[in-house]
Amino acid sequence: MRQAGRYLPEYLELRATAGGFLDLVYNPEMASEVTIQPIRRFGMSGAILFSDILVIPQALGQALWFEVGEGPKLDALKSPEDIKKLNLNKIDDVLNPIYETIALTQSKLISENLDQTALIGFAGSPWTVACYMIEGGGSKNSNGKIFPKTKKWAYEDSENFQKLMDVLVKATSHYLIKQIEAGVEAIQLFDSWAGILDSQNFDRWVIAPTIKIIENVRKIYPDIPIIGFPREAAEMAVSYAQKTGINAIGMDYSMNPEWARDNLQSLLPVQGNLDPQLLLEGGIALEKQANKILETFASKPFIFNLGHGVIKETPIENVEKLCEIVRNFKP
Ligand code: 1CP
Repeated sequence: MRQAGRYLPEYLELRATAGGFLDLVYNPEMASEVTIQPIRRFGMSGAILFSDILVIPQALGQALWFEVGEGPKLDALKSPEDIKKLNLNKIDDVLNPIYETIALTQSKLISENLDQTALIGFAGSPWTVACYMIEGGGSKNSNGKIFPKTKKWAYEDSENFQKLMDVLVKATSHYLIKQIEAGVEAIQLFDSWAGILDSQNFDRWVIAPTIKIIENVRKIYPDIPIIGFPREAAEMAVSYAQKTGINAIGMDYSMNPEWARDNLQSLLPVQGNLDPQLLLEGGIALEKQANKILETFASKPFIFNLGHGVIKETPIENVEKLCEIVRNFKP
């Protein structure tokens, strides 16, 4: 999950000198600092590379920018011709600084004696990235519709939509392989909008492309641990866990821990799933739920995490407290 960011004063300080968000992402010195900031403070076992899932559309030639307070914007894909314009041949011209960030982060972790912390690389999954590419940014749920243009395209013109997914599978596979080559020790695939599909389309646009990416990565790196995060997939997460080839599954906070223990942790290691709002509020509710999660998943391999990213108003003392609860837990 997003663990760096605006709840940390050292992030805000660095962010102010960087210019825009993307200037920070493509600056290896600064991006490696931001990646390590939470580790220096809290010593988590995993550091997530500081970047964003939307660097892939940008590397393919789609315009991407961030408007202050509004989140990401892209020059939306509107027709099959727009898909044809995406260019797979030069993506590393854009992505090279991110590989440099990985190498630099690893050398800093070593020189600061923090190399017990695993560096996790990541990419957005094709479905979720396509959502942003077609809508031209995020989507609010309005009148039951979420990412309506993307769903319409996927449901009504699946032939051309498949072409977009094929481009994204190729770009993402290459990107992840290069991240591993640069030094990440595990990778995570974020499918934040997996849960908005019906089960048939989930198989086609979430499971199938994920299988292909994992096959491509494993041809080169058979042993790299791969974590999948099919957010809000609910019971569809079971077939995701069974079919995709992932090694571990990230659980969003809507997932019932007992259900997840019986239906997912019985298949593979699980990661999650504290509601970030409990971390924001702190106190007894945080303590209770953190302990409940720890107790529920204690008997099999489990990675404690949030069920989504850290909220920017989160007090640092609450993060410290949570780390203490997790470290002191005895099954
Ligand atoms: O610790 C870290 O911050 C790690 C780096 C990281 C990761 C793993 C960022 C930095 N983004 C992500 C993943 C990401 N980006 C996802 C998947 C996980 C999730 O569901 O949160 C998604 C959907 C995005 C797309 C994105 N980028 C959004 C959401 C837009 C929406 O409305 O749907 C936003 C706000 C961004 C910008 C962004 N990316 C990362 C940060 C710290 C920020 C905020 C930038 C800022 O305002 O300064």
